Amino acid sequence: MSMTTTEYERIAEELDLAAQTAEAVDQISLTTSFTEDEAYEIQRLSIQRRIDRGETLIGLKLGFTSFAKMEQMGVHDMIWGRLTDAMLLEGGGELELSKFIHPRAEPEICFRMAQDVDREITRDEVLDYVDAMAPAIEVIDSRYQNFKFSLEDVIADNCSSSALVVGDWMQLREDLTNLNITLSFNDEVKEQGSSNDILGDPWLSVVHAIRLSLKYNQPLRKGDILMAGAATSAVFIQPGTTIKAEVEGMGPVQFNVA
Ligand code: OOG
Ligand code: MG
Repeated sequence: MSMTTTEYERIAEELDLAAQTAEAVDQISLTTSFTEDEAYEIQRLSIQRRIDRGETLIGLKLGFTSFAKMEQMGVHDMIWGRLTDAMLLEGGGELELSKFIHPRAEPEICFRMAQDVDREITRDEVLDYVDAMAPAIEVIDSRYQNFKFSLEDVIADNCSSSALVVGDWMQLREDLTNLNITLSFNDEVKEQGSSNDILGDPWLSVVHAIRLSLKYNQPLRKGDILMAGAATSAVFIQPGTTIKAEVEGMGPVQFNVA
């Protein structure tokens, strides 16, 4: 039997409150079974609560586009989540740890959409749909105890999205393969990977994000940003650190943790 709208709303509220109060909740799937499509509906309702409070959508993120991430989190499929303006942290800015439950950082590549998208595209067309790219760091903070979840749980929880820092926008490069990607804490490299780890070619993240955004009726708009998904595992954030991601040829992006 499928869930009722009231149940979707109750779970959406629970996850939204967990994010607002920085207090973890039990995994939903331990007591309630639900499908991936139902999980996306819960995500939509939960982010709608933020929009009702005045936040605006600024784009989308993909998750589990690399084997490193799938293996770290024990899941097996690509997911997507919504990004709002309140999640943006200024480059070089300071992250307030008390607002998070158990935040982790991961290095990302970010794209900016050149136009509204109302149909699926192929790999050959991606350059027409993107007008800039940048290195980025995503802060993920699962609202579930111990960062443990099923695929449906994490989708309902907006794919653990919690903050992001985007580096300087730069001109597109047609070939984004074989770029070294690192994440360091106080200049000590914690994770190292290659852009190939993102779907074999980071540009494919644009193709898949567009496909998923249309499937779930949340089309990307001109100016929206799109995070391609981390190439490496995520690392628990420590107080007193400067966290930096570097993507070869794109320069660094960083923030501080008090
Ligand atoms: C889910 C978010 C995954 C990525 O880049 O793969 C993600 C999680 O790991 O909690 O953002
Ligand atoms: Mg990510």
